[in-house]
Amino acid sequence: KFSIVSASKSPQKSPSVGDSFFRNVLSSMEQVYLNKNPTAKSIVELVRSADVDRICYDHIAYRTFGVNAYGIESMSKFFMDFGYSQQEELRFPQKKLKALWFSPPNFTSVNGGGGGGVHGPLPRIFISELLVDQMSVKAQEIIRKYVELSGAGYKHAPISSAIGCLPWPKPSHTEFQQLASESEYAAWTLVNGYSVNHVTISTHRLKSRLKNIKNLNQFIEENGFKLNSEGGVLKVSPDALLLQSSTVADSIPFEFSDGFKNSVPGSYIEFAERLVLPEYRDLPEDKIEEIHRRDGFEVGNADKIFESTSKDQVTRRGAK
Ligand code: OOG
Ligand code: NI
Repeated sequence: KFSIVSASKSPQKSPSVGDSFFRNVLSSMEQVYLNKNPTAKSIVELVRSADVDRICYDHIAYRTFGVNAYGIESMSKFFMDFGYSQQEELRFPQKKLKALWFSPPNFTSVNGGGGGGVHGPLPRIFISELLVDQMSVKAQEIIRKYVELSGAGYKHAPISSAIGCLPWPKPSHTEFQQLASESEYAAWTLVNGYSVNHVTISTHRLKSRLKNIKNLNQFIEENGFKLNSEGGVLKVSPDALLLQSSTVADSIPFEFSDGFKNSVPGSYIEFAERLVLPEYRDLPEDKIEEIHRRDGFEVGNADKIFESTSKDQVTRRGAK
């Protein structure tokens, strides 16, 4: 076990130690997110009390500025160090965004920590970045100003996320507005930094009728929460195997650097149902595992889910 041969073969294979550290970091990120966003917290509690205590997360998502070293890599390195592997790229030319997703280690085995949430089967990771070079000169000036003020902030993205502190100073209200008029994603990232953008509840791993995402959506709305209605509440991939929906972001009180106080969009919570792939349709229900289901993400769905933090959705009259 401690021989030089095995140590040199796999330098950081001390799984339980690494796993425990990794999950504790995820747990801190999750706590920051739940404490800051009352809707996400209430919904996690609601689903846990109505269904199973051990909710599984399908994925966790982050946003970044694609400039200098502040893009996707600033956050993905951490996940790669703990065994995640990079998957496909998704492009959103109109929104000037690109995204990558990462699959967890040991995805084919039961990699659960035996608990729920971040202590259950490890979630996929979805990280996007704003293609800053394509923004107006004015917007670029603001973004570059803040990433420069952060010094080497890009090296500490996971810490920033886990302690819930921006790696750069707070912007002025004017700067926020200026960015928002061009890209709501950019404005969100300026005031939320590396905070978890959303976690996604895996609905097919629930136990009750709520495992059907349509039932869950109805249940969420009946309980007074507003769902993102962009392109319809239920987002369906072209192969009809990936079904997603999300709440709209909570409005969070924010004090700008000029002392002006206003609310800004915070984070939201998402739901995803992954259906069984056609080649496994005949498997008995108790033999179906996550690997038998539709994997990955879908540009058409994601494009609409990004709108969960938009002013239109956040201020829309809804169930609440
Ligand atoms: C990400 C939106 C896309 C998904 O699951 O496709 C997404 C974001 O709002 O940053 O979450
Ligand atoms: Ni998502």
